[in-house]
Amino acid sequence: MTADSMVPTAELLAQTEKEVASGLQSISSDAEAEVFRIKYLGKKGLLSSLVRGVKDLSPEEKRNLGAKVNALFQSVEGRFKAAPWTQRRASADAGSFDWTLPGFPFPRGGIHPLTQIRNRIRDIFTGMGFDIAYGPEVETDYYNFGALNFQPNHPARDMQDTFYVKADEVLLRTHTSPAQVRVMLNRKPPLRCIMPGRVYRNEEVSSRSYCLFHQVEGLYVDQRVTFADLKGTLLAFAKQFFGEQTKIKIRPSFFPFTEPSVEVDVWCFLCGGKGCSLCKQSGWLEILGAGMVHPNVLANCGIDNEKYTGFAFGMGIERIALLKYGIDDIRILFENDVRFLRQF
Ligand code: 2U9
Repeated sequence: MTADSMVPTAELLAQTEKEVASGLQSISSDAEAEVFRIKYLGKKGLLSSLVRGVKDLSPEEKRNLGAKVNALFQSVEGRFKAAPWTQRRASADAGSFDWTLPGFPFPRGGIHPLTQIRNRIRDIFTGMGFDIAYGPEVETDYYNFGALNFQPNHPARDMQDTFYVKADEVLLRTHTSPAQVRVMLNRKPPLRCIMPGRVYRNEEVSSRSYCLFHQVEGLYVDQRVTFADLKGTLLAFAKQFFGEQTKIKIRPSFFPFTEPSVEVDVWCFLCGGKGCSLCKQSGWLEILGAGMVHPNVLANCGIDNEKYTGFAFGMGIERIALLKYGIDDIRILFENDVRFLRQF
């Protein structure tokens, strides 16, 4: 007998068979399978040692036990390969699953183009000292219209233009201006604030208009705020947003909440003012409305209109997105189609 051989006996074989049977049943991991293999089937394992011990038996015992030892070794080897755990592992290894393949990367999300534009506008105005304020999307008629100097019969109040939650009283805000009203009522000048947010209009849905869209409005109220401050602020914004070479053009307009009121065009960033299909050959793109806050609005919001003046402006984020990215249908901005969104 050598150090790594063991002389087989009938009792030893019976005892080993018992041990092996319960050992095979309890394997439930790769580590346990390997422990079993080394203990019984490995080069220095129990069964291999018994096989080697056969040579030390008498010729008669060899005839009797030799075949049994070999049979036991082969049976254990076969049962080990057929054990539930080893089977599961082998079918995974040999089957369709290649454990060496790299994993599938998770698709990475991006920032929605409307959010990107909103963030850029926000950063430009906060860089000029404006705060950010938010307000509710469900508003009362007073905050959305009354305080903003809309006359009782103003067409915007019509059911065709406004979504009412409760007739004539509660509505989905049609602009973010009611949030400005709340700021003026709650704080004292000087006020420098922008309001980004979602607004609703009861309009027919088309490639140009949708029942909801996003605005950024701004308000600056202090002593001696002038129209020149408004022009300077909007020019600084346009240059940062559209490029240093940008020029702006101001045209008279009308809003109930500002007097005077204006519409502001920027030099077409696509053709540089020469005229193209984006600017309909005019060289200019209309991007926002603005004006000096109407004295009635200041008074409605508890601000002394003899002492304070203010300017306000508003822009639609969708309109800027359509122009900037050359998109011809506003609805695609709300569909969340990843084939579209992946491009931004
Ligand atoms: C208060 C006083 C004045 C906000 C303003 C505009 C001009 C304007 C439009 C741009 C495109 C709406 O999204 S749009 O359709 N807005 O032209 N908005 S001045 O003026 C205010 C706001 C609040 C208390």
